Amino acid sequence: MSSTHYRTCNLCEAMCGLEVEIDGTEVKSIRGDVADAFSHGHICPKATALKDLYDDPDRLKQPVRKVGSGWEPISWDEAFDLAVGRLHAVQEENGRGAVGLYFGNPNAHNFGTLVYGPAFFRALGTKNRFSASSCDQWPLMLASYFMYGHQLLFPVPDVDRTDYMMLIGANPLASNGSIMSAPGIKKRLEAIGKRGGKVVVVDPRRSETAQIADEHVFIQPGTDALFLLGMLHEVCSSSVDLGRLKPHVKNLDRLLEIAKAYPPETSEAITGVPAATVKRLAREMQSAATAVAYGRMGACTQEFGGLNMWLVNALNAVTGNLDEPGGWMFATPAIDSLQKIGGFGLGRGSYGRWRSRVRGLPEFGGELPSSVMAEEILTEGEGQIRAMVILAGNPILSTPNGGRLDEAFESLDFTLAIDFFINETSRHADLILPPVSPIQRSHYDLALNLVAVRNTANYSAPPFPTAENELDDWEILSELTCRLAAKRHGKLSKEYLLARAAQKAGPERVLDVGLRLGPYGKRFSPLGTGLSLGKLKKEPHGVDLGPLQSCFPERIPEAHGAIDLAPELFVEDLDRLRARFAAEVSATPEGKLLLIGRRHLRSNNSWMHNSQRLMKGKTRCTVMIHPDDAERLGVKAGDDVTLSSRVGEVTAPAEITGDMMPGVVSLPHGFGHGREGVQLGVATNHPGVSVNDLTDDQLIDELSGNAAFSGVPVTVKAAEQIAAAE
Ligand SMILES: Nc1nc2c(c(=O)[nH]1)N[C@H]1C(S)=C(S)[C@@H](COP(=O)(O)OP(=O)(O)OC[C@H]3O[C@@H](n4cnc5c(=O)[nH]c(N)nc54)[C@H](O)[C@@H]3O)O[C@H]1N2
Ligand SMILES: Nc1nc2c(c(=O)[nH]1)N[C@H]1C(S)=C(S)[C@@H](COP(=O)(O)OP(=O)(O)OC[C@H]3O[C@@H](n4cnc5c(=O)[nH]c(N)nc54)[C@H](O)[C@@H]3O)O[C@H]1N2
Ligand code: SF4
Ligand SMILES: [Mo]
Repeated sequence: MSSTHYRTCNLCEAMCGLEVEIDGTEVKSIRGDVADAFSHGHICPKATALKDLYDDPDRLKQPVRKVGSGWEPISWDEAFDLAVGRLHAVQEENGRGAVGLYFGNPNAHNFGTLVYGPAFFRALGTKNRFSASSCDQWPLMLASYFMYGHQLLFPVPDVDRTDYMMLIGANPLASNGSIMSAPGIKKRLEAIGKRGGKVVVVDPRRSETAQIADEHVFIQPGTDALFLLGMLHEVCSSSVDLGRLKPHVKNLDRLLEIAKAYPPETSEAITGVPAATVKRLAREMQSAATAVAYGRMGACTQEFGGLNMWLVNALNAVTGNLDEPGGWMFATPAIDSLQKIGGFGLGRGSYGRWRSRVRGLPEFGGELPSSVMAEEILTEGEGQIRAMVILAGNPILSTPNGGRLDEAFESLDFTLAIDFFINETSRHADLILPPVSPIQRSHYDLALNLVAVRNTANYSAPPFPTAENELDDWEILSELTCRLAAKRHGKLSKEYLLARAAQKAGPERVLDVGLRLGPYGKRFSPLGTGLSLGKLKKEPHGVDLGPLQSCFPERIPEAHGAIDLAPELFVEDLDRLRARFAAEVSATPEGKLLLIGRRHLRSNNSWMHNSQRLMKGKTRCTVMIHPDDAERLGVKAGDDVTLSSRVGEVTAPAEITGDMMPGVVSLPHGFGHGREGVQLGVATNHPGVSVNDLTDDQLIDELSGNAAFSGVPVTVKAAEQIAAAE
C-alpha cells in the first residue's frame, strides 16, 4: 500500500517541498508539494531524479576497498578500522598536516554532516582543509567577515519586495538561485516587472535569466570591479543615503575618495559597458524606491571576486538599501548558526592564521584555497599531504586544473572517499564509505535558511527505516571520530567518551535544541506556540516565519563594531586591479578568447549525470561561441573545436550563438566522465569534457584565494584544422 511522504529537496538551494509516493521502500513518484510553506508546489526537473538516484544500480550500498584495479565489498567494521588505521598511521609518521580534507557542496544540504563534520575535523587536526567554497562564494564570505564582522552574515536580495534588481554574474533561471534560496525564482523575478519595477542582468552571455530581464548588459569577463567602481562613482558624486545605518558605519570618507577616482569613462573600453549605460543604471538604482545589486558565481569566481563582493555591498549601502526591505538583507533562520548558545555556535571566521606551505596563501575560516591542493600533494618536503579524505566532493571535476589534481591523487599513500559513487575523484580512493541516498534520510536546511529570501522552517523525517547495513553520513563521521579517538587516546579518554556521547545523541537532538533556543523558539513562548523539533514534525509542509527582517546593527558581532564600508585589505587590493588593467585597453590577451562557464537546469554540478531522465536530449557540453568568432575561426555549428589554455586542452562541439559576447566562449562545468575507472553507466555515455582541465590553479583572486574560473584565456581552433595541420 502506498503512502504520501513530504520532504524538502536537497539538490539545490531552492529548498522545494516535495510530495513523494512511497510503497514500502519503493519510491513510486515525486511531485511538487502545493501546500509547502515556501515553494507552494514549485519544482524543477531534478526533483524527480531523486528517485533515479535512489534506484541507481551504480550507487554503492556497502563499503568497497580497492584491490588491484578492481573493488571488493567489505563490512563496515572492517572499513572503519582500515580507514582509521591508515589515517592514523600517515599522521603518526608525517604529522597531522599529512592528511588533507576536502568538503564538497552536498554537505551544505546535509545537516548530519554539518553537525558531525566539525568533530571529525578536530579529531584529524589538519590545517590542510579545503572545500568547494573556495571555488564559489569565498569572496562574498570574506567581504561579510571584514565589513560586517561575521563570515556567515550572508546578504540576500529581497527579491519579493524590491523595485529594482541588478543581477551580476548570476543565472538563477538555470541555477534556481544561489545565496538566494528562492523556489520559483522565475515568477519572483517576473513579479518585479509586474509591480512596475525593473530587472537588469550584467553578464557576458545573454543567459536564460537575461532573456526574461528588462535589460541585459554585456560585460567583459573579469572586469566587474571596474564596472562597479563606475556605478559607485556615479552614485557617490550625486548623493549618498545611508539611511538609519549612518551612525553604524565607518570609512565612508575613504569609500567616497575611492569612488571619485573611477569615472565610468575610464573603464568603458575595458569592461565593454558604455559610460552612458553605467550612468543611467546608477541613476535608476538610486532613484528606485527600493533596489538591490546582487553579485554571485560569475562575479565571485574571477580574478577580482573579492573586490566585486565588497563593491556590491558598498553599492547597496550607499543607495540606502543595506538591511532594508526590498534591498540587500539578512535572513533570520529558525536555527541561527550565528547565535552563541552556551558558548557554542559557529565562529565569526578568521583570516591568515596560517598559510599554505608551497604558495603561502592565507587560510580563511580554517581552510586553504582548493587551488593549492595539487601542489600541496605533489611538492615534496616536510608538511606534504600524503593522504586525502574526500567528503561529498568531486574536486577532480570541480576545482581548477583537474588534470594536475588527477596526477596528484595518483601519488597519494591513502585516499578515503565518503561518497556513494565511483566517480572521477573516488576512483582514486583506496576505500569508499557510501552513505544512504539523500531521499532516505531526515532533512533540515541548517545552512540554506541563512540565505533564504523568506524565513521558513521545515523538517523532513526519513520516509522509511533504513536497512541494518546502511549508514547515513553523520553515522559514518561519528564512528570515524570515535575510533580515531580510541586509537589515539584510548577508550577511557575524555575524547573517546565525548565522541560516543555525541554519537548517541544524534543530530536531531541538536536540531531540537537549536529550534527551541532560536529566534522563534519555544523558550520565547513557553505556552507552546514556539518552535521545537516536535512542533515541526507536526507540520509536514513547513512553517512560514515571514519576510526578511532588518537586523542591523543588532546582528553585527560586538567585537567587530561598526559596518566597515572600506576595509583596508580590500582597499589595498585596488592596486592589483590598477596594475592588471594599466597597460591593457582590452581584458583579452592577443589571439585569445576568454572562457566562462554555465549551468543547465538539468545538471547539478558534476554528480547528477547518471540519471537518464536528466541526460536525454541534445548534448549539453558544447562550446558556445559568437557567430563572428566562429566565422573568423572557420568553425561551423556542431564542428568540434579545441580549446587550449596554459594547463590543458579539450575538444567539444561548437554551438554558435549571438547570445555570447564576441571574444568570449562558454563551456559548462561538471562533465568529463570519460576518465578511466569511472563506474557511472549513464554518465559515461554522455561523457563530455571537463572545463576544469582548462581552468588554471594559478589563476585565482589573490585577495580571497578563490578560484578564478571566469575569464581564462584560451586559444580556440577548429579541431579539423588542427588535425589537417598535423
Ligand atoms: N569551472 C567551474 N568549476 C566549478 C564551478 C563552475 O561554475 N565552473 N562551480 C563550483 C561550485 S559553485 C561548486 S559548489 C563546486 C562543487 O564542487 P564539489 O562539491 O567538489 O562537486 P560536486 O559535483 O557537487 O560533487 C559532489 C560529490 O558528492 C557526492 N554526494 C552527493 N550527495 C552526497 C551525500 O549526501 N553524501 C555524500 N557523502 N556524498 C554525496 C556526489 O556523488 C559527488 O561525488 O564546483 C565548483 N567548480
Ligand atoms: N541546475 C543547476 N543548479 C545549480 C547548480 C548546478 O550545477 N546546476 N549548482 C548550484 C551551485 S553549487 C551554485 S554555487 C549555484 C550558482 O548559481 P549562479 O550564481 O546563478 O551561477 P551560474 O548559473 O553559474 O551563473 C553565473 C553567470 O555568471 C556569468 N558570468 C561568467 N563570468 C562572468 C563575469 O566575469 N562577469 C559577470 N558579470 N558574469 C559572468 C555566466 O555567464 C552565468 O550566466 O547554482 C546552484 N544551482
Ligand atoms: S529547484 Fe532545486 S530544490 Fe527545487 S526541485 Fe529543483 S533541484 Fe530541487
Ligand atoms: Mo556552489
